[in-house]
Amino acid sequence: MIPVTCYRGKRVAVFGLGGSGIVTAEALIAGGANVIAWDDTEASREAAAARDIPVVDWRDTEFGAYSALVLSPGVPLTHPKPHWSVEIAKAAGVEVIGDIELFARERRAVAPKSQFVAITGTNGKSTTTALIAHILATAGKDVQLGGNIGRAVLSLEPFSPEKVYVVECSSFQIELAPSVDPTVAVHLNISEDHLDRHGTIEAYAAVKERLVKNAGVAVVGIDDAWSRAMAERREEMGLEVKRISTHESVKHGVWAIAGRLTEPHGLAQMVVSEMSRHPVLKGVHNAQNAAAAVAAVRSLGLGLDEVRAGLMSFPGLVHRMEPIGRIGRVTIVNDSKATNADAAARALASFERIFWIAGGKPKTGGINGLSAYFPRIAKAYLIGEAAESFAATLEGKVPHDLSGTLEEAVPAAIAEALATSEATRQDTVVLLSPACASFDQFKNFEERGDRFRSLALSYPSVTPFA
Ligand code: UMA
Repeated sequence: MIPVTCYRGKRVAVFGLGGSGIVTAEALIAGGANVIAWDDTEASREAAAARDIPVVDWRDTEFGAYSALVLSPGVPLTHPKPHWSVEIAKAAGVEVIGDIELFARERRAVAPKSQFVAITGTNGKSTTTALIAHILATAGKDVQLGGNIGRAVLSLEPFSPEKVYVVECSSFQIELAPSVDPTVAVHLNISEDHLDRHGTIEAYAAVKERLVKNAGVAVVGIDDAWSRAMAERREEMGLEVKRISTHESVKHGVWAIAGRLTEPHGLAQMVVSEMSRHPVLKGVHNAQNAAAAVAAVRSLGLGLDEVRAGLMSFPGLVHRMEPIGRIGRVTIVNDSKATNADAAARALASFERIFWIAGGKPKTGGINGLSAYFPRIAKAYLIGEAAESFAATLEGKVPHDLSGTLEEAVPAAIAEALATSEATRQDTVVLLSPACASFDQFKNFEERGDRFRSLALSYPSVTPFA
């Protein structure tokens, strides 16, 4: 754990006692702060109290005596309306920050020479984060991996100058980190997501840009207009920006066209690797992720041989285009992490004949933007709250079943994929890529992916991939 010493002797309130809130409270206490903590759910309060965190409802307390409110990322800051704890802090003039901000402040105070790589973007950030960490670790660096990827940043090992912190940052976390200043910031892309939390795409993009603004080096994907504009603004300020593209070559950065990762070397070019050598990084979106990872680790001084060795041995991520089993000519792929249409588009673009399991808690726009991929979908199996609205979008274009649950969808999809592949002698894919959040039927996308895996592997004669 990283003790947070910058609030020593001061009063700090922590709201939200899930995975990150409990660690935040403990890190502040370890650093000498006087902490009170609260959560709207009793179970979370009980879990915190069991770890000796002072659990106090501060609604009737004089809040002006507090130095900060540290908010969990999932608790609404502004939209749909500020949480009551935020209203109280704002009324008392108390700053509202998150755990990434505490991490950044503590790093500046304790170990400014330690390296901090922060990764954001609407899609691909977990894969890119894991890939950067893997390449660095393979090259012998002392790597700490955390943030939105699932491990609270303050639970990482304490700072020391030789450590490299590789931290995935969601827009929720960046919004609560006004002074975040990574050594290298990676911003991959912007598409519509989390508008319920940020109000507009303009506000969402502005939050993402904050990560890039104070970074030593910014690695920015330029394949969408929002992100391209970010790179231009940084360049206009005279700050270093490495551009990433899957469409065009760049003067400073890395591009990936036709599956070839390439760097400029003066007026010449150097091929870093061929994406075909890295089957776990399938699809154009993964070429963007790999290009960004290469640019980031090159900024930290890694040589091309070290980069290539890391790319070669990357095992991929669970729940992200994860091949889980095979039966006959049917491959079963778990992409439960695809919680929006743009992420699902990336998976759909990677295969030709797809038996697609989709649905859950829908996002703005549903699957209207996926029509270009409909010809690849042999049949869709729709689950969760989104099932009927997705069915309306697919009507007359893609055969579909209102399956309702994974328990119905998985065996039906495997059976029909198997029958089709045997009849046509063509490879097919059963793909869970929901284009929806999971919260209507599951605790999170991990639980959804785990259920999918166990249902698929319990289908007779499915052989698991190692
Ligand atoms: N809570 C309230 N009132 C509210 C909302 C929440 O009391 O109005 C409480 C809940 O009762 C619960 C706690 O807050 O006890 C949950 O806090 P949280 O939702 O911030 O979740 P954590 O467990 O702290 O996990 C967070 C991130 N969660 C979110 O951003 C929603 C995790 O990202 C992250 O891995 C973890 O910190 C460690 O850094 C998850 C996520 O879904 C994977 N991220 C989103 C995404 O990737 O799309 C942004």
